[in-house]
Amino acid sequence: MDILGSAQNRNVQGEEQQKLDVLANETIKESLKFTGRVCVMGSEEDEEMIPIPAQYRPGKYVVLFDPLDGSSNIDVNAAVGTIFSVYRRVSDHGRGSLADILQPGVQQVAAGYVMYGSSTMLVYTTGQGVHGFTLDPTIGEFLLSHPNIVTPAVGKYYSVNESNFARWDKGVQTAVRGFHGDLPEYIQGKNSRYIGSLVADFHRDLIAGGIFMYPADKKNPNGKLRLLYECAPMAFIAEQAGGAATDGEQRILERVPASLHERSPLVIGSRDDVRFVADTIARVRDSALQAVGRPDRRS
Ligand code: AHM
Ligand code: MG
Repeated sequence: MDILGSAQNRNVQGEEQQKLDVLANETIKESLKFTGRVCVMGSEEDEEMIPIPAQYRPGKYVVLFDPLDGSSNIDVNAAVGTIFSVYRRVSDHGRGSLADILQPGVQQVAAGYVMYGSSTMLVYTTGQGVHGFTLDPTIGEFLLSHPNIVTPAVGKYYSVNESNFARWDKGVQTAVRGFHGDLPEYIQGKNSRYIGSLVADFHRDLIAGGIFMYPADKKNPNGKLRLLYECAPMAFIAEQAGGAATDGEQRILERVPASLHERSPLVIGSRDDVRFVADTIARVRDSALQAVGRPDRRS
């Protein structure tokens, strides 16, 4: 079917597009544009927002998506996913505007992901808990297999790309040392699991308990992941399952995006683990400020 490998093209983020990125992007746009429910879309693979074509009726929702997340895993047949986020439009007519797209995550009416793993799962929330469905290929339907997912307050796992360790701030390094079991005041060492596919890493931590992080580093000063179609939908799901999500300082869902492809650091998952990371980042920063004679940032 010629679906593996590079599409010999780069997307707006300067990343090499895979053939499956392009196919997934086109499939989602084609599936939404004629429904009469959507006025504008935004995709990781399209530089500009995507208005509904003139021949179709625009609807009242905005849909943002990462059509194929974790695409470096495609050619090695590891799990990848699709992430989506839905908002109500704020404009009252027409084919949608940037103002419809640039809404904080708290305004989401739905968010979810599909994970193409050993089975295909749909996990979503509309603000009334998180529910997981598994595809039964014999009937072609998604069946409710994980009603009311609640994530443990403290997780077993931490998931982060530790090859970036030397490029992180000291606060993040200290938190990860805590997960190694190296901090005397934090004795709950964790097991490490990292696939490099946000959907798959997040899904494991959601079900088994754990924390996923993609912090800022010297190469990616604003983090790598995108606020609107990666961080915010996952944050909505995490909070609805009893977990938490922060950029290290601010709740992800309260961040007001300034642009469609804005990036953000992400710390997400089990509530107490996320709090530990945020507290550690603040503590390390405050003691560094005090050491150079500047006041505590909270005072
Ligand atoms: P993508 O949307 O281009 O696939 O990039 C996002 C992916 C996430 O799924 C994953 O968490 C992260 O990039 C992995 O990045 P790295 O290889 O730097 O660890
Ligand atoms: Mg992605």
